[in-house]
Amino acid sequence: MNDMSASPSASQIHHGALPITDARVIITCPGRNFVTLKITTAEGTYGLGDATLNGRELAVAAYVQEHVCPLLIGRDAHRIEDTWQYLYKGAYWRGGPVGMAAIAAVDVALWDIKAKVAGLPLYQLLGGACRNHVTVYGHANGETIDDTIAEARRYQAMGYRAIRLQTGVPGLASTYGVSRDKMFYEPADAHLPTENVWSSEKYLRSVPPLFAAAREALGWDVHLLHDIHHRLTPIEAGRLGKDLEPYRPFWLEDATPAENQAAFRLIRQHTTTPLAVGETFSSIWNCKQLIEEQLIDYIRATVVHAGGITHLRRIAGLADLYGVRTGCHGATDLSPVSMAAALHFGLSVPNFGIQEYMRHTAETDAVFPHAYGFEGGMLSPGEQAGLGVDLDEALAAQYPYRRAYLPVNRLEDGTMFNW
Ligand code: KDG
Ligand code: MG
Repeated sequence: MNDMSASPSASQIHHGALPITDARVIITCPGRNFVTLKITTAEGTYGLGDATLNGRELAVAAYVQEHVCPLLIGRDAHRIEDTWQYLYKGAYWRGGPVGMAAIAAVDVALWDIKAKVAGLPLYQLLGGACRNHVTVYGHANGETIDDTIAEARRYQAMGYRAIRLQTGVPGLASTYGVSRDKMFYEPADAHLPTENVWSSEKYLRSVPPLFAAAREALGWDVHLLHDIHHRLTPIEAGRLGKDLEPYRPFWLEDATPAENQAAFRLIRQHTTTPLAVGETFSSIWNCKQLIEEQLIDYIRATVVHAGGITHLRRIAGLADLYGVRTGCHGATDLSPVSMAAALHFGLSVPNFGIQEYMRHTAETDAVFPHAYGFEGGMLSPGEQAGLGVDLDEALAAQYPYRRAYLPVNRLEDGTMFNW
């Protein structure tokens, strides 16, 4: 007979267990909103996890605080995989950006704790370093091609070996991805969403001249990237990929929305330009077909939005089987906690490709003091035990939450876009 009272429970405490005694959400806005989970254990060690979902921050904060934190108290902080399974499978409602960001925050905080207890930087627990540093790419933006190239030169001078190029589209008043502030790009910009006007025709005419001018000015020893921000149909993206082939881009990112993963077949048929997608993905199910059919070259899923280190390693493992490399999202709306997690992951994963790196402001860096550092186009996570990131709670409290939205797009005739 099945004796239920004797069945093992996930919250059972074993010898050497580390019971969780406190879990709470901290929201701060040092220039932009960040949601952080802090988990504390009986012997005082704590871990941090990022739960920021740009433009929908309070939904995740409530999910974590109201629905997840009560489940954590008393659980063994060392049981990372079991906790992941419990939160994912036990919720009944699986997946989704809100739920997966919440699970990610718990997962990263538990890895932080485990590594602190071990007295090792986290990457050592993930199998150790597979490379010396993590190659990153930065963002060069400008209203005109000349402005963009001047910015790219500045990035080259800072040591970057890979640079994303975005330029204003002639005839359009504003272009997503082209910021006014050069160093600290921030797309969430208003109390209510800004509305941008979009024209694929005008855009498609503007990118090849940018890349032609960039190769002419910057040479061939720098990787050049470009982000379409899901703005094209598959056949339009195929054409852009083909037009850019002579300039050998490192990748074309988010060419088309990927809810229909098979859409990437059409792009693939028409171009040899490498494809990257996945910054909005929340689980392995969002990229299974893309990876298994080798429809992409880089998977951009991130620690914070795709279920934490535990789940991102699963995605990377699948990708490795099919020659797909990682290229994790690293925009400013991912907090320094996520950036550190991405670096430990990137240093240790065999099929690492590249890591995006958008710098945080000095205010954000002060709220989240961290051990990672940039040199010569590379980032290193540092050698502190754990993630190597802290949260100055007193300073964080000085920056209350401010509602902010990402912009939306309409076509020139007023139709809501993206297609
Ligand atoms: O929250 C949205 C931003 O992170 C996104 O627009 C940035 O596309 C982006 C990128 O590649 O960094
Ligand atoms: Mg992007």
